[in-house]
Amino acid sequence: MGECGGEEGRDGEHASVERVLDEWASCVSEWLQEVRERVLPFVQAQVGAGRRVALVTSGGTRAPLEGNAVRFLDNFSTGQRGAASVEYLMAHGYAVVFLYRSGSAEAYQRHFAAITRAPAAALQVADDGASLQYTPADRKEYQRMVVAIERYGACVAERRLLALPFETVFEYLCGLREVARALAAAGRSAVLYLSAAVSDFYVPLDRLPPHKMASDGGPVQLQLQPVPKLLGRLRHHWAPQALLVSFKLETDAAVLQARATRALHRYGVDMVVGNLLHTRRQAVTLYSGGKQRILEHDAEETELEARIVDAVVAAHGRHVSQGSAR
Ligand code: PAZ
Repeated sequence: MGECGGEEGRDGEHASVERVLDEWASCVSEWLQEVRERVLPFVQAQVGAGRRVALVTSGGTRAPLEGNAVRFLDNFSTGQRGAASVEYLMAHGYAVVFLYRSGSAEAYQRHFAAITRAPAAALQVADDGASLQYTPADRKEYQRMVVAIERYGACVAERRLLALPFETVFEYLCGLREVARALAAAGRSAVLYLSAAVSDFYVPLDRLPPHKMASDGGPVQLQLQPVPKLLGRLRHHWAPQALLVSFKLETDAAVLQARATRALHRYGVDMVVGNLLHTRRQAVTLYSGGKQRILEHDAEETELEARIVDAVVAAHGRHVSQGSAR
């Protein structure tokens, strides 16, 4: 999985990265226009209110395998980590731009699943016909939902959350550039928290078969291109003052260690949150400033994301004070 659309190569590649993104931007122009129209005023309002602002990316990207796409390259990500992290950042007073894969977990709303999963007997249309009554089976789950509803209402009222759903890897990467550039206005008060699982490969748009591939013509050969790497652009060009936190998922601990350390040194990432596929709910390793720290899920009532966010917020506090000490 790529590092947010990951690491970047040599100097000469910078122009070609921008060119590829420009090409994609023209294919997703309507979607991107909407992002632009919403994100700029949002960031300006937050900066005006003196708030810290985070971009949280979440969920998996998908890359089409056909022009009129029936099939896609997709991945495992549920969006749980990103959605939970949004809630904890909001609890720390941040404003958040949530760039998430549509259909994956959403901040606050993930707690409402208790209702959609409820058996018919637990739901009743009220006598007025205009509202629903819900009888919870699990008291704790219900309490979490009530708290989530209250917090959701408050963050909507305060206009501190901007949710931007994406579908494809093209939308994701173009959206990431757009939001990061807008966040540059927040200077060191911005955090980029890149927990989305981004495809490393895609089929170039001009090589996609226009229609659904036939299944009666024998094996299909796909030639996948590497997705352009963006950490360097984020660090040095789009939002150079922001605290840059990237996530790295691997299936082999030694590879994770090597790649996380490389992202720190090669691309100037401030913190890498490393995790392994099958233990990602139990533990993550934070790599930062030559140090490593393991965070574990050790209490039933506390999500691991609360601990990750605490560490990021503390690092951001130091980042902001270093800026004002200059
Ligand atoms: O979305 P989720 O909660 O199921 O999983 C979270 C995660 C593993 C996608 C995230 O912690 C992560 O490591 N994101 C970066 C993946 C990568 O591109 O390497």
